[in-house]
Amino acid sequence: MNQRVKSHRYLNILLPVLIGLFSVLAVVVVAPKIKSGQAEAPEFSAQGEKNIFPRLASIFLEWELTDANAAALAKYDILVLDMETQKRSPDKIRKIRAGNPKIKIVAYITSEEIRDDVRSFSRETAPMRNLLADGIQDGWRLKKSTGEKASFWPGTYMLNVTDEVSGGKWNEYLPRFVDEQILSSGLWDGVFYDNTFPNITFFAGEDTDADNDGVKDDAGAANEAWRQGMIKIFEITRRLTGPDKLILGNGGTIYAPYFNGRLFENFPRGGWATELAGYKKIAASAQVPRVAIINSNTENTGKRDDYQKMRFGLGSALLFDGFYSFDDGDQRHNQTWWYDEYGVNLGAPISEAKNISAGDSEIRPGLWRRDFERGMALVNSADEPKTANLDGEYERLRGIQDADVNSGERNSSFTVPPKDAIILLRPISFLDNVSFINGSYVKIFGSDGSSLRRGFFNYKNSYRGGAYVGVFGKYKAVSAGGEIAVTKNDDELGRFWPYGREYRGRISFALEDLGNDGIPEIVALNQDSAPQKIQVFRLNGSLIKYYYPYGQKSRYRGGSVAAADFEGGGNAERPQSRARIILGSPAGVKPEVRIFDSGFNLIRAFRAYEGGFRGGVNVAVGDLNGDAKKEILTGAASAGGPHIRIFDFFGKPAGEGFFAFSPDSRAGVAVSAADIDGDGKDEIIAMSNSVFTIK
Ligand SMILES: [Ca+2]
Ligand SMILES: [Ca+2]
Ligand SMILES: [Ca+2]
Ligand SMILES: [Ca+2]
Repeated sequence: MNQRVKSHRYLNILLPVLIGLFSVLAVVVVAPKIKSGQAEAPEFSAQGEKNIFPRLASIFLEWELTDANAAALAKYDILVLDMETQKRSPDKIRKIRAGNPKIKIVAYITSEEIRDDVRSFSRETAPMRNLLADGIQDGWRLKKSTGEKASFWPGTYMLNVTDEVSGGKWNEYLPRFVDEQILSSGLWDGVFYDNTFPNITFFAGEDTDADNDGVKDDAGAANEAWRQGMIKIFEITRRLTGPDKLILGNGGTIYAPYFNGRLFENFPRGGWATELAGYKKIAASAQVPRVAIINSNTENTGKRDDYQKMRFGLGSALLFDGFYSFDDGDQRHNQTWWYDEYGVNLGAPISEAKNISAGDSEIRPGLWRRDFERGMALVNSADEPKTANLDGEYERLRGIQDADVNSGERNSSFTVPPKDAIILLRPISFLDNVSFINGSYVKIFGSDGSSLRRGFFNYKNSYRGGAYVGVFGKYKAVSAGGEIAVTKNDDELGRFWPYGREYRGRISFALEDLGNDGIPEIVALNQDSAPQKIQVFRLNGSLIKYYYPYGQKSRYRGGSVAAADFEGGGNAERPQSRARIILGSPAGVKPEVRIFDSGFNLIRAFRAYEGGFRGGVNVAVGDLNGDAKKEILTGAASAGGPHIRIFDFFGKPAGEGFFAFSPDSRAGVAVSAADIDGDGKDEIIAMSNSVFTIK
């Protein structure tokens, strides 16, 4: 039987009154005995590049994981998973890591309590909790002066983290358990201790008897003893597990010197400015690598489409260098909700956060701004709308979830409602280092056909209008008027006339290393004359081989070529390249894609559009899903709507595709692919030359 147990809500409630204690408590913290030392600790980011924001966290406390969970959870930068998953779903943890080798996964365990009913779960259902309970001694239970059990959360009893216990100590047993039973499994990057309160009386009530003398404790002494016990848990954990494991807590900004960071659950329930100040402190002064996590949530209402609340938390998290999580709430942390904003790559921060209403950086409500390499976050924590007048034009995201906010609007002035935030992107005005047609109108799409950015004309005045530009690393080639010019690092290597000086039409070409020397060859196709002839050249224009795909007497024109190693070779891992040549059919024949090896042996052919279509097929290649293997993109070349489709190497389509421009247009669409936003996956670049039919 696979009894699936809902994770019990353990994460604490951060109540506003706690905040007042911080300033008092901060002074009693003694200097750390264990220093982190590594000031240059690496940043981690799920998106495959150093220091990409927003950085995302998920707290997912199911005891068992499904394949679907694993796939969804691999998208985050840091995960908090229940410790039971170590026994119940170790394969899923490995699967998450396979999907995202940079992810950090920490094991959830409570620091100061255990369920009353722990023994009612079998060892199959709750293996880790049972194992933990095996070593817990009765003398560790926290009691009131009446002898009754102290409890913070219904259905649990509290354990005494102070030294005033008999028969060994919980504050030594727990870190040893974490080291020997959890982190030794090799599945985890660290531990997440829940309920790392900076005091005890607030959570257990004024009547505690932490020193076990049968008398109600002095609150100040009890709290001090409690903090020292918590610090001991962190210090012993560090000593046992070494400098590289993450030690995280839920609560307790005062413990910044002793752990890598903490969660700010239910943000901003404790007051935006107060909580943000704590978040800033953790993000700047905890042990490295620092992990400050803001968790905003629906307050257990399940309203996952409360986009404003989601954005307000996300924008606040972006003001300093931490992570963000948005989920249902403290009673059920087990969502993998995804938002338009999560897919944005803002790059690294390039400024400190500024309160632009006040003109300073003091943390208090106002309109806040922080700049990143690719855009900015605007956060309005005030009670009235605020308008930012920017020093240039910025663009809203193009999203599907909150169409008014993520509308793609370009402007230099944006009004942010109270308790809301927006992410803005720097407009793209020119795409360089991608293959494109000079002067074409360009739109950028995700692999699902979602339009990611506003369209623009891609034009560089050093090229002729209509010139086709292709890139391969530092090599670039430009075809215009029948001539191809080749450069390396912008130094000209040569120019030649592949189809003779009399041919002044368009040449489709691909730059790809068909051998294994790292230097690309040029695969060219005459688009405006017949018969069609694919030719392979060295960069200096010397001909290697040629092929007439439709015979020497064919009258067809159009079509296009691409080239790629579909198996992901031609790199350090697998130097042997096996590049293929891809041909999109010309106008007048059935709309197919043919794939040849570099000797023009046909490997396969498949139909790209419905059988009656005769407008020709444009082709390109790109790795749209980031698995290091290229997909094939097709665009209807003419006489049909600008229909783009995606196929794998075997000709299997990914869905029906989409229209890049107005479906009524008959001008066709040229395609290209490149990683525009730096997330390791190529975007689809759709190019139209027909400016009159753009919607
Ligand atoms: Ca006492
Ligand atoms: Ca070569
Ligand atoms: Ca791919
Ligand atoms: Ca990308």
